[in-house]
Amino acid sequence: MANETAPNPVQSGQATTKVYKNFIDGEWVESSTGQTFENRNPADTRDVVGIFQRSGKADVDAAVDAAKRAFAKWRLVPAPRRAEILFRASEMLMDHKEEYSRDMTREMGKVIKETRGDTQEAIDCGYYTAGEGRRLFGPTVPSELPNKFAMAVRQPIGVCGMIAPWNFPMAIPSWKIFPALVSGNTCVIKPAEDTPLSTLNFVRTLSDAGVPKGVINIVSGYGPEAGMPLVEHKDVRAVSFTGSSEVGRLIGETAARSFKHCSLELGGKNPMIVMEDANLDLAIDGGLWGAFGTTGQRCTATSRIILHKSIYKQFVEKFIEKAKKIKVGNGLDESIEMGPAINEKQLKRDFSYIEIGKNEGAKLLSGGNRIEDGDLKYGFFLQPTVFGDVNPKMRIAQEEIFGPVVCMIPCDNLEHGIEIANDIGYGLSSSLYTRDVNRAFAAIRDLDAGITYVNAPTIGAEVHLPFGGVKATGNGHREGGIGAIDFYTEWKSIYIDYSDRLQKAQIDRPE
Ligand code: UN1
Repeated sequence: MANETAPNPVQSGQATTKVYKNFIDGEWVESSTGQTFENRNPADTRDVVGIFQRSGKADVDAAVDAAKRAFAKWRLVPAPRRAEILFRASEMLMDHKEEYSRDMTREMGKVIKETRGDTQEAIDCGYYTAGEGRRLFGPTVPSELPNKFAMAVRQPIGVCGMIAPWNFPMAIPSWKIFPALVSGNTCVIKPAEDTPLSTLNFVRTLSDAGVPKGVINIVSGYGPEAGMPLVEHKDVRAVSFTGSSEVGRLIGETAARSFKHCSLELGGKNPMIVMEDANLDLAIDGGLWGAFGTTGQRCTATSRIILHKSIYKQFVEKFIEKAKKIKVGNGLDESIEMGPAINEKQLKRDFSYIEIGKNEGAKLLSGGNRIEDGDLKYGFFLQPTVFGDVNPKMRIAQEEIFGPVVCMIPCDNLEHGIEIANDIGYGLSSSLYTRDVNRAFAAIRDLDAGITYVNAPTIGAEVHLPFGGVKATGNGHREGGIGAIDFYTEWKSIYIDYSDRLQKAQIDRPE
């Protein structure tokens, strides 16, 4: 039984550090490389969360092999039955919500309220997707010929390879795995190397809920060593990746060579426009949440606040006053509002962009420094950072930073605000604060992004609507909602001719 061994913590050299294994074909196994890596708490790097397998191609091959064998049976399990298992998994996630959320804060750093939200998002996704088991709708249409029946059904694709990010280490894997499974596919997931535990907790729950062996497999490790072999594997028929546009391009190119389905959910540089008629206090609180929630480490983070010039000064002053009061620290403390950067590399990236901003002539209005008081020196803490008078062409206003750094940009009117919002390589999320319904609908129509919020910041997507974006944010697919089912299924069109004679479509027509 999977739950006797999973996630198989054993004592390592350090008395309290657990060693976690890969899950392949229903067994918890060590990687063939014999190598492991440490997962440390970004809020306190003295704390080793666990030791994980540093897998290579042979591990991926074994997992794909298992998934391929399991597919032969799983695809024939009626979808409503598959869905029951996913529903049960969601109930079990609910039972473990607090434990998994605490694990997540420890390995990822975001505050406990947010990790509870992350776990909840996986639960929501499971409940929603379980409902799909009794739908998976396809069209049934009248044939153009008499005594002929026409319809299309969804069919599973086969083995799916998933490469998950660290910022939503349970929610995002759930967006990928639940719809893949309900559709009858089998999966191999490589979690992010910074957050393998949360993804492993998710996979373990699926197995404990009754997902048969081989149907779900997890192989931990680094992108080039374990991720790429998954993308390249000839038996993997669909790849789903969330991460940077740079890596996404590489994955997309690689997957295209063997005609794999490939869903890429990539970067963002999300604008929030605030008009002069908006409820400013609401917009300020929204902007703070959008910019500094998850330490700015969301692809949907609000990173550009485009302000009507008449309210610019007033908005920025109040915003900074509140930004300075944000309590930064270890997210397991309920009173903390913002956690650390995920790792040293990300912290360095944040600082390098702060330097770039200063050199470009933007005004550093608040933050910009590392926080190293007391035990915080053991973590990757950075002050919430606000740049003012940002020119929309500056690099800090064009490139994704993925940290708690926000740009204030003045605009003349709504058209100008939308022009600035759209003049960017990405197109994930966007938002407008106004009380004017005409402006709201114009912005909904004209903002070039996959998501638009009105009177809310750019974060906070719900699992049952499509999630994804335009331009360098992706390649046209959507996670969430029915878009995910579309990605994880192939259409089969079926024509049944019961006329007992040869009928020729397009040719046999009544005179
Ligand atoms: C991400 O931004 O990386 O919409 C995912 C949100 C969350 C998911 C974010 N539900 O903010």
